[in-house]
Amino acid sequence: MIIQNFINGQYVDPIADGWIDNYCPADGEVYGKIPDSSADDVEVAYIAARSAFKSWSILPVEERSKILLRLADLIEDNLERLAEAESEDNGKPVKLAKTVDIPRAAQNFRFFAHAITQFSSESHETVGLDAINYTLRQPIGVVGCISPWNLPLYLFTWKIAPAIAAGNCVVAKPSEITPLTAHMLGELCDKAGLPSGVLNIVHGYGHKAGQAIVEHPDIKAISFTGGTQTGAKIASAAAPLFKKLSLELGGKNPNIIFADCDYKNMLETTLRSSFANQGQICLCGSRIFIEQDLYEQFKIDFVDRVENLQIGHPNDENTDIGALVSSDHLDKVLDYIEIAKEEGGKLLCGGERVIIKGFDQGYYMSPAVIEVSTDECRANREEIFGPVVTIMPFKSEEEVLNIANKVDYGLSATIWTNDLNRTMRMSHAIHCGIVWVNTWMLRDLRTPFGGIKNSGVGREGGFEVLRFFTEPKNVCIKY
Ligand code: TXE
Repeated sequence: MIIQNFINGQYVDPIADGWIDNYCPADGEVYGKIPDSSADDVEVAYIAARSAFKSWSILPVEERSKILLRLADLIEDNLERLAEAESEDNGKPVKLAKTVDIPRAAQNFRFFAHAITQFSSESHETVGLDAINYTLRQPIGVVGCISPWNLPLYLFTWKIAPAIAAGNCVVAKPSEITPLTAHMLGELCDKAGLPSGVLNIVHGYGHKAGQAIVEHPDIKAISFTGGTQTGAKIASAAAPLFKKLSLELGGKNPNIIFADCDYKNMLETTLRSSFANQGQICLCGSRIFIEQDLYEQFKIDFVDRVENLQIGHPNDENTDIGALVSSDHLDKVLDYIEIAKEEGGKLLCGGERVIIKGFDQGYYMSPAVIEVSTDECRANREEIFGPVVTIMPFKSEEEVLNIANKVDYGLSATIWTNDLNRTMRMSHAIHCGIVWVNTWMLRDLRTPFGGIKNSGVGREGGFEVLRFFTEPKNVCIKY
């Protein structure tokens, strides 16, 4: 399988003819090659985007919207094919790709096709000075979108859809670890009638092709999702160029369980919020705090359920836990198990490499639950981004709030309680961008999405992201 760049509506080889191997996590085999693009490829993509911008930015909103709707339909028409590709490239269970990743990619285009027709700006009558001020919301021009490997097409389109809906043209780079569905998107853009150059997809390494997008002087905004360290690098490269930046970074999200919760619902959802997508979602609740009275019962029931999760080949419809995304990532996650044990954590289950018959070289591991007696350990403070959770009892609301807020991250939190007053107190006091009460990852695309502290800067979603992808201009008219 040869993956090419998609520039100006054409699939093209990288200029320097350099290629990177693409691995299948389920069996560890190389199954394709992707372009090792450089600044030269980014420049060609930029020129295509700049030239498309002239007509795309003035196309009536309804016309842009129609194209995005066609794209959404085409993604749905190709759901099976895209889901299989996503699963092959990422290692996630194909049933997850079919029910979450690909439907959401279609929804991203459909949502922003509608949202852009409702987007509006303010006008202020400046009373006493006979003037009217209004705000123009103009597209920025050419923008850069850089996305990670955990939810490949889902997060790629989460950026591209609002960017182009708002009238921008895009130079985008998917993760070099999971390029396949982004590659397939090019052909669908063509079928949907998206004019050439509106979306340009450049594949390659972050430090090379990604960095070239960030450093390009005329790419005026960067929307990035990925690791916190990479986010810091991007921020320092973009700052002297005065670019608009949206950074959605890592998380170390607390899952706080009070004894008065709806136990069955909490247990089932906690299983998902811990291990969905092999725990490789920035929103996973990897720190579980349980009120003392419920702790022992929770520990028994939760570990029992975790031990029953099916680890297996992503194509198997019975698989709950597929392969981790890469060999390096598997090593990193397994290292954290050792670190946790050295720091006094008690491994209650899992945490071992698993060999699946016939796929010996695949990147599988059993989901791990680690009991910790203090939150002051690396397993409880650093983002592991794999099928690993820590559990710890707490006595009071005050104590758990303090521990929950102590980490450097602030993306999301989950709270399980049926006490309304506690819900209000906790959700207001917790330091993060998203709070789920008695649920997890229930998404409404109109809501602001993003985190605080080391989890990022800015918000995606709804009108927030349409504001990000436009420049406000104040026009003042004296009459
Ligand atoms: O992601 P990177 P990595 C976390 C998770 C994971 C860690 C590292 O903890 O273990 O990050 O993952 C591109 N300029 N998350 O290293 O490098 C890169 O090519 C421009 C959380 O695999 O951040 C890819 O397209 N771009 C997360 C994208 O950045 C650069 C999802 C993300 O890769 C670049 C993934 C550079 N200098 C990992 N360097 C989440 N928030 O959901 C890399 N890239």
